[in-house]
Amino acid sequence: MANQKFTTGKFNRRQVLRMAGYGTLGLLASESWPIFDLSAASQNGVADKKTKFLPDLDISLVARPAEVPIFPGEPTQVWQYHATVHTGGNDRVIELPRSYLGPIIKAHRGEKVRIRFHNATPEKSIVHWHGLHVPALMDGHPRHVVSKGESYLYEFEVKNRAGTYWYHPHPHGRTGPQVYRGLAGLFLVSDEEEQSAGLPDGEYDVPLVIQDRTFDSGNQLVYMSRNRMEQMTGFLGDLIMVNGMPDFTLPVSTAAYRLRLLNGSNSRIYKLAWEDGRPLIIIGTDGGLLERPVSRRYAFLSPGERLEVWADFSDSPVGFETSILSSPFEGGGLGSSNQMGRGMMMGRGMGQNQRFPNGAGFSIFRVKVTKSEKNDRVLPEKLSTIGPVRQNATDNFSSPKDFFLTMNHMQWTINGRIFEMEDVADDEIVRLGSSEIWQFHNTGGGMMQMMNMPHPIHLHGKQFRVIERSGVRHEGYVDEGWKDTVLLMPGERIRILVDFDDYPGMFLYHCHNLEHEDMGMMRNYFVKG
Ligand SMILES: [Cu+2]
Repeated sequence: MANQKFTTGKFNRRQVLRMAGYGTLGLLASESWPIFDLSAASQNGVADKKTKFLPDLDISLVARPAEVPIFPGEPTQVWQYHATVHTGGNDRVIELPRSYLGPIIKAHRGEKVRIRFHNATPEKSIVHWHGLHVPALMDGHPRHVVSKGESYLYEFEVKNRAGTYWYHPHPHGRTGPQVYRGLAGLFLVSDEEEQSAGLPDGEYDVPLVIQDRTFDSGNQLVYMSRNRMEQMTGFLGDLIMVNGMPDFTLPVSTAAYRLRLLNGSNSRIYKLAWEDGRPLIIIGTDGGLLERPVSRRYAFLSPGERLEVWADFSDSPVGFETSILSSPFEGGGLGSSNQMGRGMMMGRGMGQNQRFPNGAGFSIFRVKVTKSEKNDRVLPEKLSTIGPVRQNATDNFSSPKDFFLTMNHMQWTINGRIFEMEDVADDEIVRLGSSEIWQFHNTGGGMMQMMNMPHPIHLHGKQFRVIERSGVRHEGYVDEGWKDTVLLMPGERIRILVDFDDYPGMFLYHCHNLEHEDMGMMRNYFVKG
């Protein structure tokens, strides 16, 4: 590869050179660098496919420092995504007022999307489209990070089912702090199947991003220290934010709503329930609508996961109030409610939010009926078509891949390994076109009972199906439908089925507790074409 061809572009020369090592992927230099004029693949260092990419949606997305008025007094210093639409219409990007969150990006299945990411933060960063099925170069792998002043061009077709996806940074070692500062946003996909399901839309379709934060007396965000113990558990804030706002109340009419819940927290797990005891009617998960609604008294929502809830207030009088709660649960990890009492080594500096541990009970947000109106929406019996899980049709039915989530020497690992940027082990290579069963085992902290922790496991690039969960001592899992992130509480094992039906290359799988991820509880897997 001729190095000089890369010196004039804004794209990071080192990055392109590093990628040149991936000769087997068929990388070629492109002829020139008029920025944002070539296809993303050629700009980002891969052979031009000679087909011109004509985007239906073309936006610029900048990550930059900003300030937002969260509390009275001093504004809060954050990092924020900001979007500008070039093609596709301004209604495709929806800003949340007074929020540090990035805009909601809306796309329809089958559309071609171009996103010109520009990094104006002081740190290296890259954007990952969480849940979207995109080629390896478009997935936001940490080896594609760009520095301040540099850009990365994304071009992909939206192949996912309609659903609630999201985007956030993915630089190795700094995902936790960057998401915490505010870099995250929703990416909503629509399709015909969803539009014919008869679900509430417009103002009755409500995105709700749940996060926990800690602020100092000057209204500024406080992240954790570099204390190893704090990293082992993950950051836990003491204030619950919804859509970037504290003390959130959702005003509703006497009508039915589609609530799209994302847990955008670094490590806090929520065990959702209605305060007034009504069941949660779940209509969707990570990968879109379920086949049919399911009813749960509780539903876990771990970092990275999404749940869509049907909420009907047509029988409630104006003035009625209720809440979405996080119910208390055990097994939340070091310092969680069940372990607080044991007293062993639980002094200060042990790195957990002592006042507000993972597993504490609290209200996440309130819902208040403020307006009466005629409501004729009925919960659909059938939402979408998903089909059965055919595990005996997989390529490794008799010998599934095993992944053990363990702690070795104060380090969370997957099969005893930690993240290495360019490293793939033999058992992390899959054949393009294959269909595999992967088993994750949360074996816990070994001898150290107190180091048993939940781990939400996320696979990049693919939605998968849950075949089976065992060792379960909790209620509230929604394993139906398509998933990209699954929670494993201590002692649990989960079997998933993944079809590697297209897109060769390097992808990630990791714990979505962002502090675990940052310390290396993440690995590559490689789809071999
Ligand atoms: Cu973890």
